[in-house]
Amino acid sequence: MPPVTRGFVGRRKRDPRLPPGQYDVGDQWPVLTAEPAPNLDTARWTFRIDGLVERPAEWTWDEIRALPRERWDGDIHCVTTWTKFGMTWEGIPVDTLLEAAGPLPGARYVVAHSHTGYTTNLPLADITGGRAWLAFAAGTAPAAPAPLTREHGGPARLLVPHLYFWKSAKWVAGLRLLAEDEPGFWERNGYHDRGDPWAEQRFQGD
Ligand SMILES: Nc1nc2c(c(=O)[nH]1)N[C@H]1C(S)=C(S)[C@@H](COP(=O)(O)O)O[C@H]1N2
Ligand SMILES: [Mo]
Repeated sequence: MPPVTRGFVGRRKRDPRLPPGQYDVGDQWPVLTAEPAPNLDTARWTFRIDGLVERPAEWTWDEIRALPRERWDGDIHCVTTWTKFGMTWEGIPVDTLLEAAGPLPGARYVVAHSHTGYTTNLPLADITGGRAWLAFAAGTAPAAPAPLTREHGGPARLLVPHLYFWKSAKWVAGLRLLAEDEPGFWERNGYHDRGDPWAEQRFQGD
């Protein structure tokens, strides 16, 4: 018998929006959280950018909410293999926030940290150029974005949708700019330092 070519026989046509090894989760939006969801009071909430910057910057909730917002529509991809199509998000471009702090020339990496202590590392280039937001509302199109629930990272989380979703830190408290890459929570446990779903960068070495 001739060998069966996997991916050629008995397969339905794959949705081109689906990165390799991912499936369409449909209408659900799974909650993936390593720590208990905190109850953050916006009256005392802050967001900070520090490390290799000209001037460390910190915003209160009211200051953040006064900045110009952007809408982003698209798909999110979790490393546990679910992909959610057709989301709609609202937030402040990370570019706007970085501009206020002034990254120094040596800054090449960033650690995003949450009010809970969760951390994740990213190349600085991946959160610039209109590809990352400090997000505070989300929904499934055609519904308009609604304020993020606590379980999904409200009042505000990072949104970096072109990378696996563990990089999108929920309850984000700030960004620290660094010269060298510094693994965060999942990355110390074997996950990839960059995490591009289209290159299937799930684990260290992928
Ligand atoms: N603070 C914090 N942020 C986090 C996580 C977490 O455990 N803690 N999980 C990450 C992972 S693995 C994923 S897939 C997404 C899940 O976001 P969701 O629960 O809103 O779907 O959040 C990411 N951000
Ligand atoms: Mo995830």
